[in-house]
Amino acid sequence: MTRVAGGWLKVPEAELSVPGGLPDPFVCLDGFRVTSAAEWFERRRPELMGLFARQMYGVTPQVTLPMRTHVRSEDATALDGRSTRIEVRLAFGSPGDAPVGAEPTLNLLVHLPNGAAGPVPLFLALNFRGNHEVEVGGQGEPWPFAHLVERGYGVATLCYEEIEPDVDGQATGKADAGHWSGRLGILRHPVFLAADAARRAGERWGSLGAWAWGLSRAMDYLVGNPRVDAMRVIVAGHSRLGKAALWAAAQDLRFAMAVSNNSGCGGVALSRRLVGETVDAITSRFPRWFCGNFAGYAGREGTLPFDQHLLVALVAPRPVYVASAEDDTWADPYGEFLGARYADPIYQLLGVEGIGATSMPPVSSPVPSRIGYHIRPGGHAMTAYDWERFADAADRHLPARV
Ligand code: GTR
Repeated sequence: MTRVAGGWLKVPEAELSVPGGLPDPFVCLDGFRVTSAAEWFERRRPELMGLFARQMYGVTPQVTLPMRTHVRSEDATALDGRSTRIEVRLAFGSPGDAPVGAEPTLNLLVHLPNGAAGPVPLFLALNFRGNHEVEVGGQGEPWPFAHLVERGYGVATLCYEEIEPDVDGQATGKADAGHWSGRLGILRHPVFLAADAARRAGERWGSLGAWAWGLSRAMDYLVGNPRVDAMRVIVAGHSRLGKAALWAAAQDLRFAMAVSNNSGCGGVALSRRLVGETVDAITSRFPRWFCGNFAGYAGREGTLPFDQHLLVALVAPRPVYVASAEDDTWADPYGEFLGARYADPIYQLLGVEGIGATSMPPVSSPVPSRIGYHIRPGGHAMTAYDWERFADAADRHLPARV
């Protein structure tokens, strides 16, 4: 087996299908072993950020786009008077770059609890099929806005396909050939990419990178809303959007906490397990999600210079919550638990609580520690039960504003 430089964390043989253990969170590629929080932040963390960018999600362009905010509607009597429901349009580019109405835009739906004593903590999560879907239900059950607002949380959402359509070939005019319904979005291509051919070659970013970038643009708006506590914004997501949420939290330290629901391969599940969706499977079906380099690890997972426990570690010392579902075998629930568990040493190094479990907890028995985890009965979905546990974790780990 080809071995990557760096050190190895020994793990029980039964946990991985690729021999050799996991890349050691503490050991840099040149063999340097970090022993302090300072060394983690100065050496190992930047090294890992660079590796995840260049080898997996792609490098996020460091471009700041002018952004204008337009409140399209505001209803202070939503959810039986419990919420103010706001629709906000974010328009990108300088005035005159595009005809009015034709600018790249993102449309954010925000619910904020009425009668809050001060700025509120807020969940920010991308949705699959449009903002209406999560209010009324569509592909999945509607999100429990009323419950979250009653518990004091705001919720903000936008459709991921506004940022980057989840299809191949948009820039060549083939967007309509996609199987995914939205195709609303046009942001990444006109703004960042001239031609389709080289769009994700080598280390150029893929869709997950673009979706993570879009989450940060929503955050740009949220930090300027005085009713939102900018220090308590939780980035959350389900499935492919759970992968994007983690990558967003790794890159954007303004997110106070990350929630990754059923994120599976490319999210929290360890690639070296080869259980459920593999690097080969995901890069064959969804090559567009990653940079070109990632496909080179298909069938060669042992040569990855990281595994997904280190993506979780990039969120440290901030709270992170990982959720699995019993029947969601494609996402490898045990691999998701292990991804959370093997991030623990970095939380310990940084002087905060890690995960409060050494073995997989039973179904419906949430682990409430700073690295939180639960597995519930049922399949691949983000349910009211999941949301309630996310709010429990945020209640526990995000300090109330004084
Ligand atoms: C599946 C994919 C997973 C997961 C899921 C989803 O088809 O294999 O990686 O992301 O889609 O986003 O619903």
